[in-house]
Amino acid sequence: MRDTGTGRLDPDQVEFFRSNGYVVGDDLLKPAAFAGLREHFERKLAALPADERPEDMDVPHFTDPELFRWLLDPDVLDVAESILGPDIALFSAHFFCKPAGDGKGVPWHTDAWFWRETIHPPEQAVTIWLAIDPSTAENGNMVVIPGSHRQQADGPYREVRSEESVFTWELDVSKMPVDTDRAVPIPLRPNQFSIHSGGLLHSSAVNRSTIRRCGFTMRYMSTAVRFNHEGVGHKHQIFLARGEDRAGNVYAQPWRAYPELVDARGKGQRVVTADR
Ligand SMILES: O=C(O)CCC(=O)C(=O)O
Repeated sequence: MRDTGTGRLDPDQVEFFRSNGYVVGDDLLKPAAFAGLREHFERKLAALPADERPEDMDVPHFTDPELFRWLLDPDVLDVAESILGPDIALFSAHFFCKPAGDGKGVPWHTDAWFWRETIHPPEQAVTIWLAIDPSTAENGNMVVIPGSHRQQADGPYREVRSEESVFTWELDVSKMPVDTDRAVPIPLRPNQFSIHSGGLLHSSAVNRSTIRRCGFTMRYMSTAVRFNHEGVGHKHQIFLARGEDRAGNVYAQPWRAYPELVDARGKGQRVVTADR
């Protein structure tokens, strides 16, 4: 029998997600699993090379296969399944850890714009954003434009020159028919989560507070969606997380490291530091 967790979204949450492009939920992981992830993250952070920023802990699962414990946790996949259906691929992960005092901000964007060359259609991919730390207005919680995932326009984007930005590209919201004053904050307690559509407009501010703000993003798509390895120069891998392939995608083996991908990408952690 398939191993399922208890984290499935209820019909109201699914309806909220469909109309707003995101929804919030409580207690994504069981207490022991969440505690394990937090400890694991603290070890990784403590071992982060001095020249790497904690906001940039992108694709950490390529060098740290233990992260599949959480990325493939049935409770997490049940949430993804509520939105995507039973056939699910894990396509990415990222610790967005903004240190206290000088944590970088995340400019306005849709994830779909960043994935436009690789995921077809990109707005059908989703991100589960799990709070490792309290995420508040003071330390730069995510803010979203409800319903923006239904908007056709996405752009123009321009280069960001600020050292205080996690990304080097941002949506020029002044040229978009959106009112960022309408942005809705998503404050979260540790182990609360949000799930957002690839088409949702979102951002987050710098962290000048005294409290760190770390979120673990786990990104999934239906296996009916096509992942174009060519579009990312074969420097990425996706993993069959649940169910069956529906689009002729090529999947890698979970629970093993892919340091050559990180080397090819030219940034990120190269060493698995957790000792178990
Ligand atoms: O962590 C943040 O503030 C932003 C995260 C984000 O942009 C994303 O999950 O797509």
